Amino acid sequence: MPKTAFITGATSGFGAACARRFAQDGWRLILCGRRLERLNTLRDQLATVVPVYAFPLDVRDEGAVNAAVAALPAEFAEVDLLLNNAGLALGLEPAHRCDMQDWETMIDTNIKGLLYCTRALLPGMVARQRGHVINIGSVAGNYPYPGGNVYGGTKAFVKQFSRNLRADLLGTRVRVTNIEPGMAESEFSLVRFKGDDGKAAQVYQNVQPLQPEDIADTVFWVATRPEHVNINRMELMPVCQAFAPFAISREG
Ligand code: NDP
Ligand code: 8X3
Repeated sequence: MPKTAFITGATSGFGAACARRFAQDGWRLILCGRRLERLNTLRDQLATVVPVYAFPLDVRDEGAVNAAVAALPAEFAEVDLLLNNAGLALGLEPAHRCDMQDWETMIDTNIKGLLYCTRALLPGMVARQRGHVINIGSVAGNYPYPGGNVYGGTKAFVKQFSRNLRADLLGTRVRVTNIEPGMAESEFSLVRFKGDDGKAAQVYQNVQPLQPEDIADTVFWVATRPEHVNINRMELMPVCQAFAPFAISREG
């Protein structure tokens, strides 16, 4: 019986790559994101390979998330995998210069949106004694860096929420994983720098970052381990990225 994956943020980057990777293996796909045209293009491409149900969704809208889950067509209703991928960083300013609206958007999307999707789909998984929630965290949730302030905070939340979910779900056979990528080339930096493609391109200049396909391979591997195996967390970076020493100010 083919499995069903529900992928948030499927309109670009990791989400689109994951949709392609799971389609290769015959999974049924539920795809959502805000940009309808992109969603329809992806649906039309993948629907030649596997059944695809795509609909526009802003994960920040709890009512819309619940309505979308309640309205899943029967053949898509038994979700085996929720990939909580939709998310974003906005800005790289120090905290005292940040825009509060940017902070709220990151919290509403990366934390609250992820919670709405998880809460809507978990009861079905628990009732079926089968399912997997894979969250896309980040190295930003593990290590601080200048300008990472609230973005890193949201991803640290995702990491701890993932572990707490495991504690709650013990005995249900529902699996939970937090994937924690480092620098990867997608529209992430374009969004972070609010459409400034020069600044976004600089991030990936003269380096070989992770690609969305690398993340898709990782997610696919995690999702296809034997059912008694739970990968709790997986952190990955491109070889060109590592850790910095502690920063010391000699001026105060
Ligand atoms: P992209 O910007 O390429 O993709 C982000 C996706 O999230 C888009 O499909 C976007 O769709 C969707 N999205 C954003 N806001 C919302 C919303 N309110 N409702 C629904 N969908 C939304 O970036 P990535 O693929 O790189 O990012 C995917 C995830 O990976 C994010 O959670 C990000 O934080 C995380 N990450 C990224 C890393 C990187 O270096 N690229 C590293 C570590 C983690 P649309 O705009 O159509 O709604
Ligand atoms: C994205 C990776 O290092 O830009 O989560 O925060 S980083």
